[in-house]
Amino acid sequence: MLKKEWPKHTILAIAVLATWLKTYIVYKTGFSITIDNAMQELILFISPLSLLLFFYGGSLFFKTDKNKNRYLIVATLITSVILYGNVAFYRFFSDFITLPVLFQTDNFGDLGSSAAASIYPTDVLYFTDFLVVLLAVKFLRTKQTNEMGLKVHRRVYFALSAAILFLNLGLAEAERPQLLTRSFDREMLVKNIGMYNYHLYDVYIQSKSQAQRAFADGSELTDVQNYVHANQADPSGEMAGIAEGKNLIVVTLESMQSFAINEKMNGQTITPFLNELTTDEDTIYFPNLYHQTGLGKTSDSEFILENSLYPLSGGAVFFTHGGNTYNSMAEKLGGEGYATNVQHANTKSFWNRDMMYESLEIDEFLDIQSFTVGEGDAVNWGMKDIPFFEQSVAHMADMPQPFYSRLITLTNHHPFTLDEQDKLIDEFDSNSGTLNRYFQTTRYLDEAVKELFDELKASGLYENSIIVMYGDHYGISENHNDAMAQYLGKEITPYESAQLQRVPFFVHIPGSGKGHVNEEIGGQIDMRPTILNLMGVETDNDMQFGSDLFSEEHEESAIFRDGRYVTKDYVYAGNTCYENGTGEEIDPMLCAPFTEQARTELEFSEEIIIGDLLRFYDEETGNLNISEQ
Ligand code: GP9
Ligand code: MN
Repeated sequence: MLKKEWPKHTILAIAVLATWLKTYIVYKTGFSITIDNAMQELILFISPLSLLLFFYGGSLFFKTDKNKNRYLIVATLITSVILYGNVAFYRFFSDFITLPVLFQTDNFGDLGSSAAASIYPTDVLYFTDFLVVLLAVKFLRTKQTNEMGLKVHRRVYFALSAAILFLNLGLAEAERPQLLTRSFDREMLVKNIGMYNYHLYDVYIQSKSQAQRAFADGSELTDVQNYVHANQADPSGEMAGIAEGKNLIVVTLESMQSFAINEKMNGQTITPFLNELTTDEDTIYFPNLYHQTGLGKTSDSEFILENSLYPLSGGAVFFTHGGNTYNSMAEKLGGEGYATNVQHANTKSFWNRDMMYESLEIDEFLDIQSFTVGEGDAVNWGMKDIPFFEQSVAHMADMPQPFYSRLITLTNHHPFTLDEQDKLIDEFDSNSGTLNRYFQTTRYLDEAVKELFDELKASGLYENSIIVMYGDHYGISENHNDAMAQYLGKEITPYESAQLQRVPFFVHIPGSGKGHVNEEIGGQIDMRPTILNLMGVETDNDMQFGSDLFSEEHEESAIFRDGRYVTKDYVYAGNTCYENGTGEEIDPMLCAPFTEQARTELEFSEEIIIGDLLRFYDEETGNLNISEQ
């Protein structure tokens, strides 16, 4: 036992210092936060401090040292849990936690396998400050505090804390103007105001959006409608109605990225069947389509496909706004006499699909209950894609025609595990097991798609259907940049990272002879208008942000959900303007006008969702029903 008596507030000082330093170390090791200059580094370093001073300073309001210490123990535990929760979440989503995802409790069971793969015994280190405070409370004797002295100390202490907060905000404002008013980028918030302040800010923003729906009256739609109409491209006449009356089968290719298509890994072909399709006479392949998903991942891609709206910057729109009014592709096709459904061998409440599908007016959801998962038919997250496709085609054979059936695959999902007999190629040899296995599961998905085509042909459905396939989002996050660099043989700059967000998009129209590789740059947001034009369904009055990829007027661009974007000439990523093609850094002024447009577009889309504004819109006439509730 130490005999020495330490100054009165030693434990508080230890707690603040320990958590502060730990947080900074975790910023540098647990996340990939990009730092461009010394000022940003300084802001990052001081950013945790203000909140910690305030929060831990709460202990100064307790009278006895015992209660002060208890408070500090609980407080360090709380901040540790918040920080660690973010680290674990980041490993999987490459993003920070936002309030709505905490309410996605239905997902926690299924997320389990991925989460477990992201937790290591050394993670105890994330609780170092908590342990330090525990030990300090146990072993250090401090001088008794008295109430009179404490009042003075408190004033000085909180004045200092406030000064540090303002210093932090001032530096952040200078470095990033309008950070708090315009930001939809959580990394930027975390790095400028710190993880803990970020969470307070998040709570504020989320409560605000709840209020926004309550106060929206539809008048907001006028500006949005003007923007949408001004930016719509006339759909291609040549492709209009080319698949009218046919069944529409849309396949979500889980985690499939374009970098795997028409490429090899250590001499082995990764996607032989899809490669063949790229040169097939009935297939149009789009190699330059970018995913635009956010935290909602697969569900976000479904949202974009159905609505041609951007998903949300915070949380998964399937959860946060699953009860809104939408004008989905399913609703449109339903109006044309199509039977509409989604087939996905997973629990129906996962990602709140059951609720959202009702809002999207999808007639039927064939969930796990509609599938028989036999011995050896499941791996990783659930039913394997090959038996899934076999049974989905059997379901289609029973459907009234024409139908719109959407199939969501699952095997090519993080952590990309497979049974031995399904491994058709070797693993890659990088230091990332994730990337190494990814090639194998992607190869399996390719095999499954081949199987789907065979089954459709065997069932006689093939000739009267069109098959559309798209990659939902990245499978390999930036956490695996070193391994990706090894595979691609080049450094992963922010420019390359943006290019890696390409996902394959295939439109296969049997007997059409329309096959070609279409280099048009676009985003998932363009899928709905492109498909509906093929189906001969008009979308002139629809509140949609994308446009027909076959249209001559289609503007070559893709805005990512995090504010990055790609146009024919530029790539904007990591707050840097690059020349598209060469990847050279160029004058930021060249990107400036489009940066503004990208923000406007994301904001308009977000306004529609947050205000639930489509409840005020009549897509038949294009009229706004502003008085209607
Ligand atoms: C699970 C499937 C995968 O139902 O949607 O989800 P993801 O993690 O890719 O969003
Ligand atoms: Mn997915």
